[in-house]
Amino acid sequence: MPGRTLVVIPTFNEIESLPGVVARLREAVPAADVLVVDDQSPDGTGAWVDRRAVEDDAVHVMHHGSKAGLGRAYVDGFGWGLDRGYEVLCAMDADGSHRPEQLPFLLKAVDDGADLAIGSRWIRGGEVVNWPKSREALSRGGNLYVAAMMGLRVRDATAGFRAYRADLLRRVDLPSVDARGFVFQVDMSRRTAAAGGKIVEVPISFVERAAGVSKMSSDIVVESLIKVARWGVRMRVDGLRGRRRWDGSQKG
Ligand SMILES: Nc1nc2c(ncn2[C@@H]2O[C@H](COP(=O)(O)OP(=O)(O)OP(=O)(O)O)[C@@H](O)[C@H]2O)c(=O)[nH]1
Ligand SMILES: [Mg+2]
Repeated sequence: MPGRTLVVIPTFNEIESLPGVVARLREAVPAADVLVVDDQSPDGTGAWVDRRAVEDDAVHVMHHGSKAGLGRAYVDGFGWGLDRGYEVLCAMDADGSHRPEQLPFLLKAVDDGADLAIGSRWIRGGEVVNWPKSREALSRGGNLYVAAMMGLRVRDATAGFRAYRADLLRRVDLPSVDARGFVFQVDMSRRTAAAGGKIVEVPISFVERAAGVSKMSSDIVVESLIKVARWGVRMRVDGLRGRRRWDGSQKG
C-alpha cells in the first residue's frame, strides 16, 4: 500500500448496501481505515455505522446535521483524514457500484506515482454491469460535455471511485469547493489538473446498485451543466489573458 490509507464513503439511506460494502472492503484492504459520512439517513444507516465503529477500530463515522450533498460529505471527510495524517484518501460509493476488491488497483496506481487514480468505466478494459442504456448515455454524454467544455484529458471525469495522494488534496484548496452534487467529481478532476497533479485512469467494472434508491436528480444534472460551462469559459478567459493555468482555488 502507498501509505496510511482512509476510504471515505458518503451515505444517504444505504442500509441495504453499506454493511456488505464495509465487510468486503475490510476483507479486500484490511490495512485501510474507513470513514462513513452520513447525512442523518432516515433509514438508520448512521446508527448502523455507530455500532460498527464500536466493534472495529478501523471504522469511523461522521454525522452531518442534515442532507448536505455528496461534495460536502467528501470535503468534510477528506478534511478529517488530512487532519489525522492519512497519506492516501479514497472515495467510494456505498451502493456496491464500486467493487472494494478493485480498490487495490487504484492504490497500486498511486504507489506507481499517480496523484489521483480514477476507477474508469470509459477506458479500454472498463465496463458497466446492468446499467440501463439511459444511465450509460447520461454518463457518456456528460463526459463528452466535460471534455468539450473544459478540455480535460480524462475519459471518466465524473467517476466516483478514486484514490488521492494527501499532498495533492492539500494543494487544491478543499474548503473553497462549493460543488455540492455529483459535479464535485468534475471539480476535483479540474483542480487536480490545474495543480499539476498526475491523473491515471484504471479500468474498473462498475455495477448498477442492487438495492436502495438513486440520489441522482434533475437538480444535480442542471448544477453540473451550469458549473462545467462556467469553468470552461473561465479557463478560456484566463488563457486569453495569458495565464498558463486557471486558478483551481477560485470559488464557483
Ligand atoms: N452523505 C451524503 N451522501 C450522499 C448524498 N447523496 C448521495 N450520497 C451517497 O453518494 C453515493 C453515490 O450516490 P448514488 O445515489 O449511488 O448515485 P449514483 O451512483 O450516481 O446513482 P445510482 O447508483 O444510479 O443510484 C452513495 O453512497 C450515496 O449514498 C448526500 O447528500 N449526502
Ligand atoms: Mg450509485
